[in-house]
Amino acid sequence: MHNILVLGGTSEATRLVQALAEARLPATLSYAGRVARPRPQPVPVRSGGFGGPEGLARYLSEQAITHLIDATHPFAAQMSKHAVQAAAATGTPLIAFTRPAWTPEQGDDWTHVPDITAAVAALSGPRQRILLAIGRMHLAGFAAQPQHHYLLRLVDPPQSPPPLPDHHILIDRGPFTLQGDTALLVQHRITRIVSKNAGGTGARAKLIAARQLRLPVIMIDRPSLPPRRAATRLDQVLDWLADT
Ligand code: 3Y8
Ligand code: NAP
Repeated sequence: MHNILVLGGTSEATRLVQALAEARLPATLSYAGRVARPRPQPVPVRSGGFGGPEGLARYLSEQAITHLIDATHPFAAQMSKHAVQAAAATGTPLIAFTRPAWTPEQGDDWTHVPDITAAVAALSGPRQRILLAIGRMHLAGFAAQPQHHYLLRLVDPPQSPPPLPDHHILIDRGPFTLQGDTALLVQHRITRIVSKNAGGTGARAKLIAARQLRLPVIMIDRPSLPPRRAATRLDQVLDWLADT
């Protein structure tokens, strides 16, 4: 008998729990509790941290979880590390459901940087109009480059104004569209974009719009993750569930 825990927060997690609900496989979706109104889901949802890898291990044992699926965002590196540790500590089968990194195509003008600190350093130089499409959690670092105008796209209004002297806040959540992101870049006269290499389709529109508008992109590479079984297609995850 399955009792599946999905660590969510991505379009892949949403597609997965839809399939699990249709297959009538018992599953719980877990959110960190980062945003005010997470998307409603067709399975029971729990929200909030577990209390480190030990807390997750305790949850796996107490809830008699049979399968752990890490469908978190590629930048949710700490959650993914904890999942590997807790799964090993409790002998719970684990698979990551992730998406391949984006790679530049004909017409793209990307500068790859290893992390957010390097992205900030790459913004040295005269004032530009920058779409900072990396969410809310890592904005403070960009105060080191106050000369720019920043367009910030956030899921929720920030509790306190970001430490950026010249910024405009847009409250919106993905998945985003090519038409919407093209209009955004044109209306705000954006000259450069900062993006995480999230992969997937939900955040990709801004990159296609940048290609068409011939705008340069600073692309932040993913943090490193511990080795674990991983799949990039839903059918691979469902096959793993059937075979494990
Ligand atoms: C709380 C839960 C679904 C999932 C949808 C995906 C796509 C739309 C695009 C831009 C980039 C960004 C951000 C983004 C996208 C999907 C996916 C994705 C990027 C929700 C959600 C939660 C979060 C957390 C939020 C972070 C933020 C990151 C905004 C739900 C809507 C920038 C990542 O205010 C905060 O604290 C927000 C925090 C982590 C990164 C950051 O550092 O701010 N996601 N996003 C999850 C939880 O509590 O566990 O309501 O759906 C989910 C989605 N956001 O089911 O359709 O699959 O990636 N999310 C990035 O890629 O750079 C926006 O603006 O172009
Ligand atoms: P993170 O830095 O890897 O994790 C920080 C802590 O948040 C974890 O140690 C854990 O707390 C808690 N946590 C994270 N994801 C959780 C989940 N799905 N369920 C329960 N607790 C969770 O994570 P993050 O980057 O803040 O991402 C938080 C959520 O937003 C995840 O669901 C992720 O998929 C989603 N998301 C993140 C990004 C991004 O750019 N980082 C983009 C899109 C969506 P404890 O240690 O207490 O267990």
